[in-house]
Amino acid sequence: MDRVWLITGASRGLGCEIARAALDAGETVAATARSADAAREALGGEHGRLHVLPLDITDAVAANAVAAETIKRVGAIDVLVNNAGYAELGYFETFSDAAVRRQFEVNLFGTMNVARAVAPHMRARRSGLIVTISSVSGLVSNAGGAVYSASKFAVEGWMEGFAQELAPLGVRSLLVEPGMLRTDFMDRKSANFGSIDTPDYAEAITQYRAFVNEANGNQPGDPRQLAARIV
Ligand code: NJP
Repeated sequence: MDRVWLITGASRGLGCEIARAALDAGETVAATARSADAAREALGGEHGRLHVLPLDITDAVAANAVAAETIKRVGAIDVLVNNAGYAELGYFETFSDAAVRRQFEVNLFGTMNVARAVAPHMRARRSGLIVTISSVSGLVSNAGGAVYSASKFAVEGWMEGFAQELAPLGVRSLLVEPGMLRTDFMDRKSANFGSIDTPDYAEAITQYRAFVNEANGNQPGDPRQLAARIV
């Protein structure tokens, strides 16, 4: 097939693996991340089937511009992978209000921004697939993951309803709920540890790590394998 994939958070981790798998399958990819240079480097440089565009998903105007630019360059968007996200981890009472809002700004409102930018195009074509990367934390909550989990529960509630609105119009949806994957997700680069300066920090993170690990039978999953299943 020669479909066009627009992927958020493609500079590393699962999004990068999905981009690689799609490219390997002969598809065309618009890979986005805040750090376009990192995405470009990770994916081996741009070419006819790989377009790299900077996108912070919290910027709705930029999300619209990236969708329009992708369509201008390659004619269509067949698959949107709403993957970008991060975790605010730690005991809830240690978080500032700003940290909680930041979590929702990226994981929920950012994800909505990109879906809103792409859905009208898919509806007009009566064709398309929106893949939303949620989490096992979108199904069950756990100590140390309350804020992250709240954001993923919200994503699931929104997307389940939105998917039902889109389905009769020819646009399909897929919700993916991974457990622990071997990415940078639990590192300082990707997660924000709300309670890092408190003695509670280590315990909260240990509990959260054990919870997401358990979802995979205590074997962190290979993001490459998950990417291959999605593509
Ligand atoms: O995370 P990581 P994963 N706007 O940190 C980008 C879910 N999940 O691949 O912008 C746009 O390696 C960031 O790039 P950059 C998880 O919730 C994972 O593991 O340049 N992009 C990078 O490319 C998330 O939804 C696990 O910094 C933004 C990417 O996102 C998805 O899987 C378990 C951005 C993150 O790469 C991918 O996570 C689970 C923004 N504002 C769910 N902020 C797991 N790995 O264990 C970040 O249950 N990015």
